[in-house]
Amino acid sequence: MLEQYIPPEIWTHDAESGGKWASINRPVSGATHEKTLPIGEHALQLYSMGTPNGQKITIMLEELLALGKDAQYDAHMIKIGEGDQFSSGFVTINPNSKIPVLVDSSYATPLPVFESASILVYLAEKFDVLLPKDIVKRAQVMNWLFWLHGSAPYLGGGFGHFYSYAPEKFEYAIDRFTMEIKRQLDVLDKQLANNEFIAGDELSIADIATWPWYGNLVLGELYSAKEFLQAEDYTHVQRWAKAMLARPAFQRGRIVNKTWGEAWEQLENRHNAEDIDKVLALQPK
Ligand SMILES: N[C@@H](CCC(=O)N[C@@H](CS)C(=O)NCC(=O)O)C(=O)O
Repeated sequence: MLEQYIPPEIWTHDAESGGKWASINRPVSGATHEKTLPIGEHALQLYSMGTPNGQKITIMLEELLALGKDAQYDAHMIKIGEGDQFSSGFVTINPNSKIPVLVDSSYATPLPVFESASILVYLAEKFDVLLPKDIVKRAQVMNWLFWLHGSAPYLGGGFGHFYSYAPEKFEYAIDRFTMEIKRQLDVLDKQLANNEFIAGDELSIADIATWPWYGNLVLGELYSAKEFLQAEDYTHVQRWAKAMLARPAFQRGRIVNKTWGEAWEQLENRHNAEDIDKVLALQPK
């Protein structure tokens, strides 16, 4: 029998509640300290960390560069475990204090763009790629982009939180979110059984948004849950996840603003292409 928790009349914040992110979670928004953000030399400044939401944007920027677009960028590490997202500089560009944030300084007043899906759409429109103009094809990309944006919080905030980060393993929560994640993987698997890419026969921002979450998950790079979820069973997701990872832009983008994993997959800050080349050169052949 579970010990019953009876919610009090009024909730109060227990800073000692435990769990991996307890020290940075607060029930209020806003800055905790004064600090300005670093600014590099390119028009596009990214403030991020190489979590799945961060990887979406660095993979997108690398795909743009691979397509020959003028999308050079500086990517500055925001250490969310140390509370960098609560600096006055960061809160000014995103009042929601979450990475990633892109600042486009090619306007008289630099434009901050936050929410990863909004950044992907912004970049796709700015550079005129990876989001079809045709209204039917565009709607299909938007369907899957919004599907990802609605679904991934169940994977990160739900399954990942309770399977990996919570101070105790709660069977009810792990069951509930495992059921939902397996259902989502089945949705994706059926879509990819009939389509080479998520939204049809062309690479789009839907693939770039989805791979860092569900691609990493089935390849065993997220929460070490590959076996628990029987991820090999989702053969079409596996096929797609590996095909995406074979793309040089995915290999480049996934390592940016990352300070964990193997030495050849860690690059704290990125200012030019050579920064990535040097790290990838460390990969054993
Ligand atoms: N819906 C947001 C989610 C962003 C998000 O949750 N970012 C996490 C890292 S993956 C973060 O910054 N967490 C810091 C915090 O919660 O304080 C997006 O897609 O951009």
